[in-house]
Amino acid sequence: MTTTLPKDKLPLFINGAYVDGRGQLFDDVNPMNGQRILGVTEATADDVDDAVQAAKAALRGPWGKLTDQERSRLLLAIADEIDRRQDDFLKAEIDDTGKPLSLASKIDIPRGAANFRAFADLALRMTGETYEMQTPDGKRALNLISRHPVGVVGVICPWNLPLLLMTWKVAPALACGNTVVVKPSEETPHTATLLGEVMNAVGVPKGVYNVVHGFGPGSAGEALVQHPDVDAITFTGESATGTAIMKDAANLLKPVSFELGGKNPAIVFDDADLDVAIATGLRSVFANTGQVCLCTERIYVHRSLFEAYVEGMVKGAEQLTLGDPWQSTTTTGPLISAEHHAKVKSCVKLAKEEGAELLCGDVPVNMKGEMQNGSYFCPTIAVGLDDNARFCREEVFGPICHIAPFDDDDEAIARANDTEYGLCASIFTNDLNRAHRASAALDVGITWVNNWFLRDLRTPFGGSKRSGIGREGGIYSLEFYTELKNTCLTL
Ligand code: NAD
Ligand code: 6OD
Repeated sequence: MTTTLPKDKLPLFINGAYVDGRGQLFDDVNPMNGQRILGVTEATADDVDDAVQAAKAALRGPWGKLTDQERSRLLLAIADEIDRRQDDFLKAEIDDTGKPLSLASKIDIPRGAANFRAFADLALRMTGETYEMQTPDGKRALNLISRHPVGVVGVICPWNLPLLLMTWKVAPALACGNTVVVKPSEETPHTATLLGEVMNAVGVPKGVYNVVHGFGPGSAGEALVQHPDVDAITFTGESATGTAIMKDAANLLKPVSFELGGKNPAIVFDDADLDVAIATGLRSVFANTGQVCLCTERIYVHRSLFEAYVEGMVKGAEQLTLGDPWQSTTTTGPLISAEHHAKVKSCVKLAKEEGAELLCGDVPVNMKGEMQNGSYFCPTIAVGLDDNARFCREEVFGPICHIAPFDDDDEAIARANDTEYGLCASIFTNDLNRAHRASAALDVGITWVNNWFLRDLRTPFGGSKRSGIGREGGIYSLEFYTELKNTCLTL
C-alpha cells in the first residue's frame, strides 16, 4: 500500500492509498503502436466492496462535516493541482488514447481542471426554497426545503475523453457532498488513477475519491452497480450498456444518470455561410478521430450548396494529418484499439455493400515505424445512401460521415429526427427565425447553431430518446447529486 502511484503497474485507489486489485492483471495498450504500456490490476467484488465501504465511511467522517465553502475550496485546489501537473496528465492520457497533443492540451486536460472550478461554484449554491402556510388551527408553519448528498455515487466512464468525462461527474458529486467510486474504462485507466495523487496532495479526506479497475459484466463495473451500498449510478457510454446497467440498478431501485450514444445530424440550410459550415463540419466529424459522442455522422445539405459543401469537406478531410500524437503537426490520432478499428472498418465495408460512394478514405493508412501497428483509420466521407441504410442509422464512432442533399426545411428536420438517438444537432443558417424554428423542432438535448461543441458548463448537458436519461451541468446537476428534504415546522 502506498500513497504515490507506482510506475510499474496500475493499482486501485481506495481510502487514500494505492492497493493492488486481487483480480487478474490486464494490459493497458497504447493505440498509437499497439504496445503494452503497463499492467492494470483488476478489482474483484471484494475490492469493490472495500472501495464502497471507504466511501461510505468518509460520508460520515470528516468529509460529511465540511462546510459548503470548505468543499468548494478543495475543488478549486484540485483544479489548480491538475493544472500544475498538466504534463503528467497529458502523458497518461495520450499514452492511453493516442489523441493528439494539440487536442489533449487544449481540451481534455484543461477541461478536467475546469470541471472542478465550475462545480466549486455549485457547492455554494445548494439552496432550497421556503414555503409558508397556515395550519388548520390558524397557526403559521414553514416548509424548509433543503438539499442533502445522495451518498456513495458509482461513476462508470468510457474511453474517449477519459479525464474530461470522469471529472464531469466526479466534480458535481463531490460539490454536493457525496463520495465516489470511479470505474474508468478498461482501455484508459490511467488518468483516473493519477487523480488519486491529486486528491491526497490537496487534502481531500481519505475515502472520498476511490478508483476500481476492470471490465463490465462479471467484473468491477457490474459489481459496482450491484453493490447495495452504492446509492446512485452515473454512467457515460454505449446505449446498450446503459440498458444492462439500468436493469441491474432497477433491482435495488437506484437512480441513474446516463449520457449515451448518438447518431448526430448536421443541417446546412441554403443561406448558410459555407466556409463556416465546412470548417465546423470537419471538426465535428473528425475531432478525436470521430470518437466524441457529439460527433456528426449524418449531414443534410441544401441541394443548392451540396456540391460545393461536399467538395470542401473532402478537401479538408484529405488535408488531415494522421501521425504521432506528440507531433504538433498531427491532427488525427489512431482509433482507441484494434477491436474498435475492426468495427469501424466493418461499418465502412457495410456502407459500400449498401451502395455508398466513398469520396475519400477506403484506403489503407500508410503509417511509418512503430505506428504501422497502430489503430489508424483514414478519414472517410460517403454519399449516395438511402436514409434507411444501416450506415446512416447506427452509431459508428469513428472518422466517418454520410452527406445527403435535401430540398426543403421540413424535410431536413424530419430526416434529422428520424433516428432512435437524440443527443445533439448542429445547424448552419444566418436566419435567426429559421434557427429558432429548427432548434425547437429537433428532438435533441443540444442544438448548436453555426458552431459545434461550444460548452458553457452552467448549461444542461444530455440527450433525449436512446441518448440518455437526465441532464447534468451547472445547477441542473443538483437534481441527480442531491436528495431534497422538506422540514415542516409549526411556529
Ligand atoms: P461502453 O458502454 O462499452 O463502456 C463504458 C463503461 O461501462 C466502461 O467502463 C465499461 O467497462 C463499463 N461497462 C460495460 N458494461 C457494463 C456493465 N454491464 N455494468 C457496468 N459497467 C459496464 O462504452 P465505450 O465503448 O467505453 O464508449 C463509447 C460509447 O460511449 C459510444 O457509444 C459513445 O457514444 C458513448 N459516449 C456517450 C457520451 C455522452 O455524453 N452521451 C460521452 C462519451 C461516450
Ligand atoms: O462537454 C461535456 O461536458 C461532455 N459531457 C461531453 C461529452 C462528450 C462525449 O464524448
